[in-house]
This record gives sequence, C-alpha cells and structure tokens, in this order.
Amino acid sequence: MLRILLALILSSFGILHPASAAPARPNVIFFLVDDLRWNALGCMGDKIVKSPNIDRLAARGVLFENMFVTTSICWSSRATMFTGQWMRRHGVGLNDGKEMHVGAWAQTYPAQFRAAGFRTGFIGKFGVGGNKQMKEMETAFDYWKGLPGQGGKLFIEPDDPKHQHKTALFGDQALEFLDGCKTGQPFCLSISFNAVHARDHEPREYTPDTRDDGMFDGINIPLPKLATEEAFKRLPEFVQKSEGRTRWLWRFDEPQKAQGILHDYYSLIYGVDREIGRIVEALEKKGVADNTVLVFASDNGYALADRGLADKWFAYEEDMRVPLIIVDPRLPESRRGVREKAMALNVDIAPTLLDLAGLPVPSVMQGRSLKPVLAGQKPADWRTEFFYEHHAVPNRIPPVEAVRTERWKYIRWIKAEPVVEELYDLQSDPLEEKNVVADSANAALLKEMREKWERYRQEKE
Ligand SMILES: [Ca+2]
Repeated sequence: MLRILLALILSSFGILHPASAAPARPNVIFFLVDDLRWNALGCMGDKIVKSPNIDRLAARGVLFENMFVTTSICWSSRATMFTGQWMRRHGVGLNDGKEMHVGAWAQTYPAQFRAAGFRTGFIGKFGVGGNKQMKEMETAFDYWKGLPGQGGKLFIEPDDPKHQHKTALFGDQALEFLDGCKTGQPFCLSISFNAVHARDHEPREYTPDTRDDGMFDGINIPLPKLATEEAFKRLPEFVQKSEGRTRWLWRFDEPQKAQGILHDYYSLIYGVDREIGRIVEALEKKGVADNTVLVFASDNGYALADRGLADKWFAYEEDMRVPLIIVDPRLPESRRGVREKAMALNVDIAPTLLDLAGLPVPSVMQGRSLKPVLAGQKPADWRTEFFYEHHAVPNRIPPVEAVRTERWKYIRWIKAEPVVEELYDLQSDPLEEKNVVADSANAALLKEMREKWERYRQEKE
C-alpha cells in the first residue's frame, strides 16, 4: 500500500512518467533452448537436473503445463515461432523446403518489433533456411550474431584459446547487446541456444562446458518409463526402422553409454541455466528487470530412449510437448508462480510477444496471443485441441500428422500403405501404450477424429 501511495505521489509530480501518461513499452527477451525435453527442468519435476535460474523464472511467472509444438523439428518449429504460422503455411519443412516464402520475413515478430522502433537482436542458432536466408538476416536485426545450421559443428571451437563453450559465448553476446541499449528505446532480443542439441556424428555429442564436466558423476539418472523393449515392439515396423532407432543405437543401446549421454545432456542444461541467470542479473543491475518480459521455451520435444527411440519428430507426447515459461513483471502477485493448464502452442509465441509489447498482430499469423491467459482471463473459446504435422526428411523419418485433443490423440502415418493410424486415450493412458484404434467401441470417435484431421489440413494452409 505504501509503495502504491509513493508511486501516486511521485507520478503526480511527473517523476515516473515525465513525458506522457502512456505506459512505457516493455522490453522483450525470448530464450529458446534447442531440443530441451519438456520435463528436464526442476520446475517440471526433475529432481536431478540443476536449473535454479529457470526455476526462478517459473516462480516469478506463468508456467504452461500444456505447451506443444505443431512440428517437432528445429527448422520448422523455429519458422513457426518467427511467423506464428503452421508449417503448411510458412513452408519450412514442407516437401523438404528449407527457405521461408519470399517476403515472409516482414510478417515475423522480429521484423514487426523493429518496424515499431524497438532495438532488435538475434544471438545463436538461427536454424531456418540456407545461405540466402542468412544473408537476408545480416541486415534484418540491429544486433545480429546469428549462426547457420546447428550453430557450429562443435560446442567448443578447437582453435579458441579460451575454450569457451557456445552457450557461454551467447551469454556474453546478450550482455553486449544489453550494454548497447539506450534509455528510451525498448528492445526485443532473441537468444537461441544451440544447446542442448546433440552435435550429431561427433564422438561426444553433448560436450558440456568444461566447468560443468563431471557435475553428475556418481549419480544414476533414470531413463524415462517408456524406455523399454516392449514399447519399441509396439511401434509400427517403419518407425522401428526409422532414424529414431538409428540414433537410439548411437546413444542408448548400452546402459553405461546412456548414462554418459544423460550426464552430458543435463550438464548442458545447467550451462544454459547459468547464462539465463547472468542475463537476468544484468537486467536487474540496469534497472530494467521490472519492464522486461521474459519468455522461455524449447523448439521441440525430445526422446531420451522413450519407446526405444532417440531425438524428436513424431507425434508422441515426448516429441511434441515442450516447456514454456512467461514472466511479465507487470502482472499482479496473484499471477506469479502460476501453473497454467490452457493449451499453448509454438504458433502462439509470435502473437504473444507482439501483444505483450502492445504491438498489433499481423492477420497472417495463425497462433493466438497468450496475454489474456497470462492475466488469468482465458477466453471462453480458447483451443482444446490442435493439429500436428511432420514431413521433413521423409526417407528416414516417416511423415506423420495428428490431432491432439485434451483427452484423445489421433496419429496418422500419412505415407504408409495401407495408411497406419493410432488412437490413444490420454486420460486413462497418458504414456500412449495402448493403441485403441481397432476397438469397435471407438468407431464414432475415430470417424470424428479423422474428420478433424481432414479439416485441419485445409484450414492451416
Ligand atoms: Ca531443436
């Protein structure tokens, strides 16, 4: 109460908002982690992982327990986050297309922020498009430290005398960006860590920062419940022979090898957490933390040997589910540390960032702003289902589409002949162990789910 009174007195003297009565536009930072599994965070229930700074974001903000990606692969999901569009609209990952449609960039959130006068920055793995796209990006931000592909073949460059890990480098760049910001101009910074994505084909795929190497020594990190031979045997044969199994053989076919992978993966998460902590501290020191919105997410889910598979791509929960935390310091105390059940999607990121900054959302965006949900005012027509699609690298990853409702999931392997379908009751079977598609009791439901799938395929173009 005292603070409110003081604020009233100060503002009546024109001290808080000397120029106008309009509220200052907030700054925005979007932290994106690569291939971070939905529950590999302390705030998501993992007792072994160390993520104190990310957990603090959850304690200060809103954690979305039902956040999903509409396509579980880096480049498509990132394009979705930039554009607020499903893959079949932005085209990245569709028919193996890698470039965004010509002119599409102008309708992305970073372009919109820049056009509105925000200082914009991009750091880390850009991950969308090839050389042409990267060239265009060099002048698309005020501060550009984007990297093509996976953001480097290795996490620690062999010729770097400092042996600096990429994660720490991105943290340094974020602090440099913040140092370059001037009072009076709001900013929008996107930091896309290339951790905790594997360095595919490297002898040590998840090399941690040397400071974190060995931090889980002597600790047994349990594999997910579904990391069983039985779960693998239930998969369609073409999934058993897919890239997911190839990578399982790289990482999880021996218990000791699996522990090494998990130790490194968890150490990489800690490295990301450390940089987020440094950036939040810098915001506080600069006195802008109270006017900076923080968004934290992962670009796709991640199988750590679930169903005898590794990596992402498919329409199972471990593939499509990701963490999402939003901290808006302007929200009241009652909206801090909230665990929100509303269904959120990667298509919502762009409209949400824009809306939180008070900017208009381009009509070409298909996601919805989470702003009312954040404020505890979920609209009555908020989604209760969504459409999933994955078409990339079809020779090694069977193309799949799905419809997930709050209770049911319908999976359709679209290139299988004859077509293969799966149906799961997530209420009684949250791990998707019992495919009930052939159960005659579900005939009407199956018909309804097929119709939804058909409809979404048209609607999301
Ligand atoms: Ca990824």
